[in-house]
Amino acid sequence: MTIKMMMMMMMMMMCITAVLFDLTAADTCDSDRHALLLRLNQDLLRSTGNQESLPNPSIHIALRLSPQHNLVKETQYLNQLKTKFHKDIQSTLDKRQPVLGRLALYVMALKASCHDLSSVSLLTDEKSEPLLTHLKKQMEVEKDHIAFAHRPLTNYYQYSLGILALCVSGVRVNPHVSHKLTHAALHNQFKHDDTVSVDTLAMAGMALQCLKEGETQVKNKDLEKALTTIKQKLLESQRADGHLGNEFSTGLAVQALLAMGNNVDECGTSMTALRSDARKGSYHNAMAISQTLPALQQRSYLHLKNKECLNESDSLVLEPVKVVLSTLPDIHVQVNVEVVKADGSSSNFQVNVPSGSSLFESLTLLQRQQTDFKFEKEDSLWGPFLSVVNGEQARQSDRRYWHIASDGKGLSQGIKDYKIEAAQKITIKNTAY
Ligand code: B12
Repeated sequence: MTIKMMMMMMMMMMCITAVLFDLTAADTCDSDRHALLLRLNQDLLRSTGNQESLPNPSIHIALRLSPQHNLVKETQYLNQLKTKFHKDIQSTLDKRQPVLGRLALYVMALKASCHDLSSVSLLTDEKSEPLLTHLKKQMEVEKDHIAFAHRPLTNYYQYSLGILALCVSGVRVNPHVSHKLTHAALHNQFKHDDTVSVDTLAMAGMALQCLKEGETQVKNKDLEKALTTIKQKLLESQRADGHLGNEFSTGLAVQALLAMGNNVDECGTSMTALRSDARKGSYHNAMAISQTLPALQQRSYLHLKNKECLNESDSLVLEPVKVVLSTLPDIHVQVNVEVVKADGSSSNFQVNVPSGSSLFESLTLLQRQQTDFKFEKEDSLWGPFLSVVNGEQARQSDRRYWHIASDGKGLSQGIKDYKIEAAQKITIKNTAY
């Protein structure tokens, strides 16, 4: 054996040892994580069987980004998106209401299935135009709105989704459109509920990173600066418990860091926090799983750009679930509800609800018991959004919403997901944003 061959063998042995060491290290930090990811993937797939709500493109994207598939169910869901969700977008367009974010997600869902985007069209003023033409037009409308009102018609999260959808579909993005996003990123304009919106930072990061990777000419300094700022803010948003922002923004934030080339360690605090949330059952809303699962699988929305849909592993099967009939315990708790209207006037109500009821169930009970309390909701991809309280609407068009807090702390979930476990005061306040 020559010295050269001996050296090569030694190097190979060292590589194998390093890989084995890596695998052991990863497995020691969480040996059950493959089973956990499989369960989340199955939960997401199972949610596609829910016929009560509209099909959700975000769910389809996550299913398609996963390394494991159920191709029959995914095709069925894609068909539902192309019929039901498509119809919903068309009717929103007909009513001339904002549709940007949902349109962008729809484009990304089709791209995730390698669907020919030019074959899908929408109607405006009785003229049929391809989806991507619509999306480009919507972005122009938003850009002009930012120039005039210093904010988008919808929000920067949806504006970023729009850029991302165009970029992963290989469509050139008008530099004036992307400039508005870099400018907003550099001027701290991503807010949610009075604090920095980590979800928006993440979505903007993925959109700008996609543009950066497509650049052929000279470096765009503003783009580079905006990406550096976003990355820094995402890292700074880390809490002591490992979350980047809160439990519902961490998945998107990890996706963005991965897209920007950061190494997000499987055993690091953010990934560990996500897995611990998943085990606690924090992600029972399918929308939350859809934004988190790709991150846990070390994927990001940027992977859609080169998606090929070839040789996919058709191995995801649904096992029958045991139906556990849960009855609420016979413990009742008192909920005080304060409604603060736009003019500052407030009214107070009281209701006793079984512990474990959702806020939605509690408000429904209150409405049934007291004639002077009424509320309405609107459907969204996250579930029911509280829109009207005691006849007063807090509308997106007026940049107002009903902010919900429990004992003074803003809820991190909506009315259907938030559970009332103990006596508390719920404040529902008409708030400007
Ligand atoms: C922008 C935004 C808002 C804006 C939306 C209006 C606007 N035009 O800007 C405002 C400020 C109104 C808002 C309010 C709230 N939000 Co918000 N919001 C977002 C954000 C950043 C983007 C949403 C979006 O545009 N999606 C894109 C489009 C395509 O999807 P869509 O479903 O059509 O979008 C609409 C709904 O998402 C709805 N919406 C916005 N927030 C929420 C929250 C809930 C629970 C529901 C049901 C609907 C809803 O408004 C969107 C625009 O019309 C997301 C981040 C994310 N990761 O999704 C957080 C997010 C969805 N919001 C969240 C929360 C907690 C709230 C509030 C409950 C906060 C509070 N304490 O009051 C309230 C909702 C209260 C209510 N009345 O029911 C959480 C939800 C987590 C969860 N598990 O449910 C998220 C994920 C942020 C986070 N990481 O904590 N939000």
